[in-house]
Amino acid sequence: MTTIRLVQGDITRESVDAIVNAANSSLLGGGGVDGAIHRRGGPAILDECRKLRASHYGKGLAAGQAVATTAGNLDARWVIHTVGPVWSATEDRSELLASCYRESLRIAGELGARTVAFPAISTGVYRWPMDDGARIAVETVRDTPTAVEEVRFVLFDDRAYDEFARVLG
Ligand code: AR6
Repeated sequence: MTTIRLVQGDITRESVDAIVNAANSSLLGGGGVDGAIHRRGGPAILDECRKLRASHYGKGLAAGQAVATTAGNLDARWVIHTVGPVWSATEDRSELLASCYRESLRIAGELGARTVAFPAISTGVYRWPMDDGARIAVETVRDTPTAVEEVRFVLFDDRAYDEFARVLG
């Protein structure tokens, strides 16, 4: 059984085996949680992202996929970069968002990570409504068989925390 915990705060302050980054397909950094992870984690993360880009992801990492790098100066062993879908009012992209959580957990399991911290993927710059983003996050983690022992959702503000707490019940 995987334990799900909720924490309010900055994911770059967490001490876990793997921190998941809500990246973009370029893997070259951005704003939001991505910017915060690269700022605090230092240049080693970007170096490895650049190499991965050149060796495997010339066209970028597709939405719903995930890939791991070093965690640089963060208090973690790995950063798992995943690309959430941009919210669309006309197209249901829920499966892509669920895939971000599943693929991140799959990679975490392969690496032997026992504790994994997730942000609320796609709910910032990519505009996914927080209530639905929280539901998909919690349901997907609950439904995904994994050797990861603890999943920690690290929510930046009150509203995100409250939505996750409501879904978790
Ligand atoms: N710790 C935890 N959560 C955070 C932090 C933090 N330090 N900073 C922001 N959040 P976003 P997205 C929350 O925009 O929607 C980037 O530019 C934030 O409040 O970081 O998947 C990438 O490069 C929100 O609830 O990611 C992409 O271009 C959640 O994290 C794009 O944004 C996700 O917000 C990805 O957009």
